[in-house]
Amino acid sequence: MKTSRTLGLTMLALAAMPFAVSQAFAADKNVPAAEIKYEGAGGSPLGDVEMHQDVNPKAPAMSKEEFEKGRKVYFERCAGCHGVLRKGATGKPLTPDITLERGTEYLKTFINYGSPAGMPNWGTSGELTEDEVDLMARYVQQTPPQPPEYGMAEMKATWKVIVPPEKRPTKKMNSYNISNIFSTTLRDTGEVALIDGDTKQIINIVKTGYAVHISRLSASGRYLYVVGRDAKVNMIDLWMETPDNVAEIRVGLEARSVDTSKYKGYEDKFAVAGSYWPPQYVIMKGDTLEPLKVVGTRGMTVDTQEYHPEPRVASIVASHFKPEFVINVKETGKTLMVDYSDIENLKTTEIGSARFLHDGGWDSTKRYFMVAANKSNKIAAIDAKEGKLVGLTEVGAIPHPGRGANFVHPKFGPVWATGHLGDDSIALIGTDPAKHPKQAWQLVANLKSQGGGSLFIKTHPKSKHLYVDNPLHPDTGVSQSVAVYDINNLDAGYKVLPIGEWAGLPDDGGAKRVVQPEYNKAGDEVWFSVWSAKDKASAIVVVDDKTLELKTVIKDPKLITPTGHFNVYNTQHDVY
Ligand code: DHE
Repeated sequence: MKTSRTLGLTMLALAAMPFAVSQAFAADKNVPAAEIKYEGAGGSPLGDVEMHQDVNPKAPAMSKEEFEKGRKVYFERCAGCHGVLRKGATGKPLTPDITLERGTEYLKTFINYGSPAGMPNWGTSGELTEDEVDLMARYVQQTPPQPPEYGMAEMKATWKVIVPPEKRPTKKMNSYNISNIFSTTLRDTGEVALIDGDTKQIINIVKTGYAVHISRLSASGRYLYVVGRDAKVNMIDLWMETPDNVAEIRVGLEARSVDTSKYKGYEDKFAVAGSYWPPQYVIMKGDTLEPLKVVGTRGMTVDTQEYHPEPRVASIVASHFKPEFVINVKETGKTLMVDYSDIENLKTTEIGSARFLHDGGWDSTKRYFMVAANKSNKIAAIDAKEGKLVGLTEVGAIPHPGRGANFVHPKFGPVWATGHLGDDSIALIGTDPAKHPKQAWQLVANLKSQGGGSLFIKTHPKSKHLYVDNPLHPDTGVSQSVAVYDINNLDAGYKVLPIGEWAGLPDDGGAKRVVQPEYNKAGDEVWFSVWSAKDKASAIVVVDDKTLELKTVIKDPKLITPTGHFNVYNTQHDVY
């Protein structure tokens, strides 16, 4: 007769060790075989598998082992687009309230075949087996787990020096005019296209991180640093016979920004990348991407001084005035001036401005970093020489400048401009405290644009034009065109260039969003991406800046989902 203690132990074992218990029952010869089968003791195929216990009873059954596998696959392949907490980013949110309603069969189809909006066909491409597709369909219905931290060990495990510095060319081995190359993001294929700005030919399509986001240049103009949303950083050597990767590393699970040291005497000594998850940045060796120093950004918000567990690193830029990286942290609203002259004794100046710091660029003197605190509807001006906030300007709804645009306003002098996601204004902010003190850090004028949904604005010191895109505007007549202003006659308003139409793409239902004006080195051409989904035709359209007429269209089946493009010279020298 089992005493209560033995029974208790058995119950405990039952809960904790299904496998052991089923063996115990099977061993007890008094229990008839039929009952063993019925009671699942030893009968159930899952009887000896430890199950994942989701807090949501509706979540489909998964074993612990399956859940761990799903978690790994998710962070390696999905977090870059859907966000580490599955709240969505470029990919849709995958929170249980949505996925449980869709159900396993629907999700399996989606994972298997992908979608024109950029979701890869994980099953039919062979990247995931049928079982893995099924597993992932059940995984994304579970409550999202706390994402894993990702430190030096994980970074070192992904760090690769593909061509060691001593084995790289000692002189340029190709005849390209590399200072006029455009590094073009191919967002949904995880590549960048290196396009010759002179011949308009594709030089190479380089494998990079997934949902690649931006490119930045080394001070020397030789190396291209590209960061994927999956936090993979690639270093590309433009001196190679065919420019290609020489080093790579994954700095986290999700990232948006990368740069290299630019201060005299430290040129390219260090590279830096910031991640959305984990909330941190890492300083690396500039020539190999060897990770040297990982620093977390968790901390208190600038306004309410509350702790924030996940302040993501947004834009990063390297100061020309001090050996410092300017690191903008989104949710705390703080800009960190990180002194890299002694990374073992890292000195950081923390400058508070406003929450939701996002993208930004230098003023024309490259002393003041103008950064959008986008959901605060403000532009912060950070003085890189004095290491402090010099202006916080109220602008329109959700400013989104990219790096913004600098020009001399006929009346207000040097200004920096940004468009907005949330309204049709273009804010001009005075940036010359020495000669135009009254206008400094003031909103000196608002231009009217075609509407909201603007992402990027651009001009060039040799141009008299200012270009503004509206790729996220709901009206295709606007999202497929671009507005251009005569800087010397801003009151005349804008002219609309039908870039999407000029691309001459098939009427395949593609969105043909016109995104990101980018000048060539000479400043006499402006390139635009005409961005459609990955199963639709896209193109790059080149406009003659003098005549505002179509110069040429670059089309190639390999140009899939082109978004940002970065001219080597202009990006290297912060010309915008
Ligand atoms: Fe970007 C810059 C974040 C969506 C194309 N984007 C930036 C920067 C940040 C950022 C922090 C500044 C980097 C720097 O200067 O160091 N972007 C984000 C997002 O969080 C957001 C809103 C959602 C996401 O899932 O990533 C987002 N970005 C997009 C897009 O959908 C765009 C239009 C197309 C794409 O490629 O995915 C896009 N972002 C760009 C481009 C730049 C950029 C082209 C650089 C502009 C420049 O001229 O410097």
